[in-house]
Amino acid sequence: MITKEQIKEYITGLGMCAVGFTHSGPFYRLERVLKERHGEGYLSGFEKGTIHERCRPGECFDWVRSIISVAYPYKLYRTAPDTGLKGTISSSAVGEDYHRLLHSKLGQAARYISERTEGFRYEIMVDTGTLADREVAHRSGIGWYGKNCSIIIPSFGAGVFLGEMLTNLVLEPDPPLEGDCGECTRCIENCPTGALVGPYTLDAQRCISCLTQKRGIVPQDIRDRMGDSLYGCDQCILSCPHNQVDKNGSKAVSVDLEELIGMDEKGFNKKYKHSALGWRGLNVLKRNAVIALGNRGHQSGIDALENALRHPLPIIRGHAAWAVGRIGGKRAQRMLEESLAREQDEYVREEIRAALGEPE
Ligand code: B12
Ligand code: SF4
Ligand code: SF4
Repeated sequence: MITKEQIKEYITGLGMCAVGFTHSGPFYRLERVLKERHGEGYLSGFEKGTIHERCRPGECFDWVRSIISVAYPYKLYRTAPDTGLKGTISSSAVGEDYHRLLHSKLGQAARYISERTEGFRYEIMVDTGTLADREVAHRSGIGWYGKNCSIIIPSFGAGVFLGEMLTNLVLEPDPPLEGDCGECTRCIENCPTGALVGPYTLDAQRCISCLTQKRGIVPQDIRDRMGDSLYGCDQCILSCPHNQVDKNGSKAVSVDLEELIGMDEKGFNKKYKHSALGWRGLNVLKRNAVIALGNRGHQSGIDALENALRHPLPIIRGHAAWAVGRIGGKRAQRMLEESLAREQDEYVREEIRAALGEPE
């Protein structure tokens, strides 16, 4: 019979920085926290499945006996301070889409186990599955919870993707790891929107990472705190002393805002479809690029915004009006007045009037 050590050695050989094992019993803390967060309206809407499905793997998959948890490291980058008309994407979205990458590596591990185990059954989950990857990782002893909610892997930090394999193998669970933040509160202090409302508690509705991924209108009172974020946000990770940041890789996370606003679907697919931000689609990123141009505040960004004010989607025109108002000046004023004269959509008209400083 295959042993834990063999599995661990094989998976580590695939490039994982941590591998751990847990049982299939209920995740009681998660159950309590999910109910609380739901009650407070703090969840993001990206969580999959019911609370029961998320917290009771052994009941929902009656063949599961153990869960193998894995962490795969990625490089953390910081943008250079003056990047002109550039926006930032999270380091987690640089390079190949990690969902595909981790699925394929865990699939390889499953084949390895299968060749050595009669009647082996498994299910792989990476991010989009019902299980809470962090909670699985925590109970499997591969890392500890930081106050920013991230799982921190000893010697690697929080710059890791998490995934798991549910199996019918009976494997000895690993004990959870000792580790905590001590007195540190840097991530909470550095969160631009106050989304970390306390240790281990995120109000996802105020989290830039969430807002840059969601469709629809970004609340006006948060737009100016989004800075140049186009996809995701790394502030609570970059501010953590447990993480190492690659100081030479600022180009990896910089995206030309004017180019993005002018991009068509074909160009977007060619450049980004393979990456983790590809799934989000071009229009959400264009909306974010428009907000970022407003926050950059350079007059040189106004040509791209003039085009955005004529975009077929009201959501882009509305945020463009806000951005033009934020840049300000005579040309901005004229552009907004002209837009108001031709605009039919009531939501966009409201944004334009607010940008012109007119009473509603
Ligand atoms: C929904 C989601 C989001 C939402 C909400 C995030 C959140 N904190 O819940 C949004 C869009 C905001 C988001 C953002 C990010 N995400 Co996300 N996200 C998810 C997803 C799909 C589900 C998470 C979930 O269930 N949240 C529900 C709440 C209840 O969970 P929680 O905050 O983690 O709650 C736990 C802690 O609070 C802790 N806790 C509570 N009280 C206490 C008290 C003590 C003393 C202790 C020790 C612990 C503790 O226990 C709770 C669970 O029981 C997972 C993938 C998955 N399927 O699990 C990825 C996942 C969590 N995300 C990930 C990443 C990388 C990110 C970002 C860094 C991406 C980015 N750069 O923009 C940010 C980080 C934001 C943050 N500070 O959390 C990784 C995490 C890797 C890691 N090292 O932890 C995951 C696991 C994806 C993956 N497979 O790799 N994400
Ligand atoms: S991802 Fe950004 S906005 Fe969200 S909690 Fe972390 S620092 Fe705050
Ligand atoms: S910044 Fe400090 S408080 Fe936040 S996760 Fe890191 S060690 Fe913990």
